[in-house]
Amino acid sequence: MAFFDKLKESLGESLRGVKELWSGGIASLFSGGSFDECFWENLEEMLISGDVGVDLSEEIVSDLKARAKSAGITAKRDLKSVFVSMISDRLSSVEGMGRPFEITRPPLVLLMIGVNGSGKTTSSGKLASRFLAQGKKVVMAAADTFRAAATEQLQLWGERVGVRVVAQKQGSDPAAVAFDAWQAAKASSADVLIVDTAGRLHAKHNLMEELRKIYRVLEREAGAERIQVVLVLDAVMGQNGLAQAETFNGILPLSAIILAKYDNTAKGGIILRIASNLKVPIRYIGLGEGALDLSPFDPAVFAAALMELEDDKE
Ligand SMILES: Nc1nc2c(ncn2[C@@H]2O[C@H](COP(=O)(O)OP(=O)(O)OP(=O)(O)O)[C@@H](O)[C@H]2O)c(=O)[nH]1
Ligand SMILES: [Mg+2]
Repeated sequence: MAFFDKLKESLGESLRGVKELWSGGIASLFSGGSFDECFWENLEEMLISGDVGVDLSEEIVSDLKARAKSAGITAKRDLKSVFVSMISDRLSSVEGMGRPFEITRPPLVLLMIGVNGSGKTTSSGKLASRFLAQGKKVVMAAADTFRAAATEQLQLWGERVGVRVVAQKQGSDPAAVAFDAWQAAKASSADVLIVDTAGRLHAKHNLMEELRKIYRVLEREAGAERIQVVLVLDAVMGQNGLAQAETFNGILPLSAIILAKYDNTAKGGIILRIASNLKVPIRYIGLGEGALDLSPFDPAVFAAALMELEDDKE
């Protein structure tokens, strides 16, 4: 239950906003006796204010209403567990949701993409640390040759966690770095190659083309079946992040999402929208800046933790 502990700990400390909106707000809606018409309105408002989005909030509320009706539920307490399993089911319906990366044919290639500052480099370092802890051999590629000091930042992570970083000088072709790194990963029988890329605005055509080129080179060398395109989303970005994700999804086939900075958001509902709109599995969530602050995302634990149902779970 490492994820749950971490989430609970974070909810208590850095996630005060989320606690108020979700664990606090929603859970308190479900306390007391029977529910009335006001209850549904309040729930919908609470969901909308938590970044779930208007359409999806409506959908969730009418789904819950229907379930309550068909099960003959009148007490809020009974409704609460229906709500939790509904949220958990919705998330789990996305193929691969919450499943950590599996290495079926090494080296597994993780291509880390996303907008500026979303958390790609940090998430690369955290992933490297996780794989190392499982006894896997990891190589990282500094394919952000665009931003000054980007390579140094990844190299620092490499030193910190003890992983080799393949790099070239600033301004060189990122696809060439990815190629070199793939060769190095193969030659050293690595299990995982993590390719960190430059942050790019989804509207910048040339940068998106560059990303395609990196992918093409990796696909040619490693084969598509070895590659996971990992979109790193900043949880704080809400609606904006989602729009960007959709654009990235049109450029490359997204295999997974890492939701970074979840400890920084006051609106935890973004998770539901990602699942509903993108249908791309969230594999991990970032809960801080340290090497260990990356947790596999467990939909059931998440739903229960947000509703503070942990005591009922025993
Ligand atoms: N609190 C918190 N901070 C995070 C998390 N992930 C990343 N950060 C911080 O967010 C900032 C940006 O992270 P980077 O990993 O550099 O982001 P990036 O996507 O590589 O940025 P560019 O390469 O400039 O596009 C850094 O200060 C990180 O420490 C997280 O899960 N929680
Ligand atoms: Mg970076």
